[in-house]
Amino acid sequence: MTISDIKNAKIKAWIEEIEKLCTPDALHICDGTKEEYDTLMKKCVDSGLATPLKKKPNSFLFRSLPSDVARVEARTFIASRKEEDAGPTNHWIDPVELKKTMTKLYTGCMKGRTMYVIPYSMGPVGSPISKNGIEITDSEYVVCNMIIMTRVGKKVLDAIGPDGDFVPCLHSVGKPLAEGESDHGIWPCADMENKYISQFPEEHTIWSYGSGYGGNALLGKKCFALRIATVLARDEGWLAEHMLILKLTNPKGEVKYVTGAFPSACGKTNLAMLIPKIPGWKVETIGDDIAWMKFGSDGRLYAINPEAGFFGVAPGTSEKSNKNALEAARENAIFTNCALTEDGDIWWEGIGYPAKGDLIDWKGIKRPALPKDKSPKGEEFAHPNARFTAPANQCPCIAPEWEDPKGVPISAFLFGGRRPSTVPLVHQARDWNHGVFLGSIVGSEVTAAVISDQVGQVRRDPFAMLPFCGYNMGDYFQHWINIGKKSTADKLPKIFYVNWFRKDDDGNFMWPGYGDNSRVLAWIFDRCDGKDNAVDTAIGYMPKPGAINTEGLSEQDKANIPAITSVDKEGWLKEIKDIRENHYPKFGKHLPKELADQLDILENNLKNM
Ligand code: GTP
Ligand code: SPV
Ligand code: MN
Repeated sequence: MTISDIKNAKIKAWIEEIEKLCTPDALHICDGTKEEYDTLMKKCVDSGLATPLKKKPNSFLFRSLPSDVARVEARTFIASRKEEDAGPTNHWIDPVELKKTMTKLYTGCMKGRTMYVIPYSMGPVGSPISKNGIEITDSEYVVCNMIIMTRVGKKVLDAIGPDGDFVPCLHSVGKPLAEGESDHGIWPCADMENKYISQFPEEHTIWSYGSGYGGNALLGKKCFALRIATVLARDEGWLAEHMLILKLTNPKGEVKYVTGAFPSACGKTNLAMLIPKIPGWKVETIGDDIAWMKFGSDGRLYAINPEAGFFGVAPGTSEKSNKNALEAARENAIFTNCALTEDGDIWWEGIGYPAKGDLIDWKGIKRPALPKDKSPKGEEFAHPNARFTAPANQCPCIAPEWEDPKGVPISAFLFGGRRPSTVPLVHQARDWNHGVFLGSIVGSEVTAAVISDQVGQVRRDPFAMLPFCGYNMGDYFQHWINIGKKSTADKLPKIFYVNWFRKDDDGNFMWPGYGDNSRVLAWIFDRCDGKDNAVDTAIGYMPKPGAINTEGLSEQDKANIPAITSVDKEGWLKEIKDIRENHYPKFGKHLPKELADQLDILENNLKNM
């Protein structure tokens, strides 16, 4: 395609404006075809940024710079006109100031590079829940990833039409090239203090500069499908959430759809692709990271997966933990910051087998492999946030209806995180507002998915949306309360809080997780049908003794069940104190009264226990 194929005057004017600002050597309008993908990937190989993998057809390995390995929350900004609208949990910058600063950075920033224009759809093209975006970038890596992760091409321009809406997303790696200069195998990006991942919520616009990695650069994902989409969802009465979507079938062949919000690197991809350990049950995938949900005329919430691929955590992915993810990435995949084996395959910690001979680690250094599939902290061969990018339609357990434009009706929402103590394996909210309360208090250990000095510490991450809400989080809580008033209890999803990550005093996980999480999913499925399998406790409904199927669990795992399915009164009282003193006060007058009430109810229940 060429610029003359673009009939929408607003898009055309924007492209011309950015071209003038960034002064690239060439302009390329992306059509998302295989030929285009192959040509751009070859460019990456020729400039030394990508290594073709002998063992994986049409697949490539990229190594980033150590300073550009994950999302950078400290450099992620919500530039609303008023600081209050960004709220207490976001980094706010005045949009006028920010535009000045970034315009300077963007000036001439694409010299020596090609400017790519990517028309893309989040969600199946033409679905009433889908939305369109246009990303401008100077990174071939970004284009190739966007072709896998979204729907790209002329069909999107057609869907936008001559005067339709789109979200403009501007991205540059921030590394112009001098005359004749090439990247020579060095991942292009800017220094940390010049990285900006900026959302303008009033204008529905994204400006990203200086990072080439994941959520910082693939702007359809966290920037659009969450930060901007939360703003649209608030204004239009729907939900944009950091949630996997799965299809659960019981032994009778009955189906329910479940979504789950867990913070980054806390198990969404794994749960979405789970292979059940209990006979007769089946899990299929609709999405592994983001859900957009709107009410249908029947009063139920229908979810689509706005993405078309998986950008999944590589370490820990093995035949045993997530065979389906490995299968999805068997070909036509991109690997980032994984280790390279002598025979041209990728390797990472927790892949399920030790590597042989020498490995080239994610920093590009050749080192002898260790005799096991773990490495000491800090000496990993693959970065802990190494990722695979794989087309969703290559996943063996993808549900046939995963691209249904009307979405799938949701029966249950799960919230969860990495909580070594206090939070039990599963408990169910008594009603919608109690469920919103549970979402609002989610806490989790910070993982390597974000560059932060808090990694490993528990922090509050409400609704797993802490880094992804495009407006005041207190108002977002209110939006959730309001959603509950739009339908009736029998039609709204039931809300559950799960925790696969309880640890004993020696630091060992007390629950096997992965495929064994199907035992909890089965209990949840039956709860949605109102089955009498729960007891009412101070914190909510919990499994009756024996209600979790333990057939086939090890004796040790069975022995842990009473501890992880009971109410830890002391732990919860501490939790309440922390919420009362440190968490809720942050939101001031934006905190919905319903949530303050829920906290009082919980405290009373525990004291009367
Ligand atoms: P993002 O893509 O960052 O949003 O992550 P995610 O929520 O999709 O997490 P993912 O499923 O990729 O899992 C992240 C890490 O947690 C991987 O190393 C997994 O092996 C590990 N993990 C996932 N599920 C479980 C579980 O049930 N138990 C334990 N112990 N670890 C798990
Ligand atoms: C996350 O961090 O939640 C991810 C990876 O899914 S990224 O695309 O980098 O945001
Ligand atoms: Mn995520």
